[in-house]
Amino acid sequence: MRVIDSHTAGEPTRLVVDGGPDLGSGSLTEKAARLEAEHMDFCASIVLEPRGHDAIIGALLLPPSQPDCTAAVIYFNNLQNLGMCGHATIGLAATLAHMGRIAPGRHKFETPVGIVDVDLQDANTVSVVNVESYRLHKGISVDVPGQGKVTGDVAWGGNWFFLVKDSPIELTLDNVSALTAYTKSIRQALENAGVTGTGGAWIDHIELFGPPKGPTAQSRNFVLCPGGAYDRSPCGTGCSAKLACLAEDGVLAPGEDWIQESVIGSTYRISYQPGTSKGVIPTITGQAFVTSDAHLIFNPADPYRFGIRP
Ligand code: PYC
Repeated sequence: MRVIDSHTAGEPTRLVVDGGPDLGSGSLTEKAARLEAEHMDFCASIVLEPRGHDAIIGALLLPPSQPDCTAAVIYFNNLQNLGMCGHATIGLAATLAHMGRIAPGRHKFETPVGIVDVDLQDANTVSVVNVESYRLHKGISVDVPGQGKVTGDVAWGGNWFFLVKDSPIELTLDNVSALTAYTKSIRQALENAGVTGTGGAWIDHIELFGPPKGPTAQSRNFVLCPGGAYDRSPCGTGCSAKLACLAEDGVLAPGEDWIQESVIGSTYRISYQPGTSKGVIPTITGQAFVTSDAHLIFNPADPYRFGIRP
């Protein structure tokens, strides 16, 4: 099985180029559901130790079903599929460019939550026009044991987010353990209180904000991902959810740039245009770099060929 690894603003992506499971026919959403229901061994073998680690996002490359799309992709982590993934889409574009499959210019990629537009500006710099993103609830408060009342917004950016404006813990790499514990306790409190996304969807990403460290950024964030890892990048879908909130609060005008910094100090330039229904159409610009091109070996005698799992 051939995989190509990249990182986008520090956050890793592993693209499965060939050798993935047969997902049969049907829409990309049906194929994604089949991947999650029937092929978790495959997903775990790609992203978990001993080949991977909990921060890696897997991306399964498939032939597009829409004639105007360059590629179709299903994203997954150490727990489940992801509807969309901003950093991995930037990584996918840089990887396809590295393989000589796409040239600078505009391309469309199919994802399970819709088609996203990609502008490959050079070998590493990519803008992604994400799916329409919106805020579902403003100012929801939950009681977090040991932390008191925490207030935030629930928004969709291709995944579900709970966004908390002023982190009580400084957003630095030294504090990753404390930030992870704090955001996990918020996520648990949301679950206990029955706070969900549309249709009862699990709010699986928690995003904290604080003042930036770099001179060009407007904000810094920390994002807890579903499997418990933190996003090294500013999180493309998290930035999309943030843009929906900034737009509704009248803080950022359409077309105006916002520089979002991650907990490691990497940045995305983000902006939005008004959406067609309830939200905004975000654009996320960042840089990705290919780090390896490898063939994975699955020895039947290897007891950990499908990853180390609880
Ligand atoms: O960039 O959208 C993103 C993302 C989601 C989880 C990790 N990265």
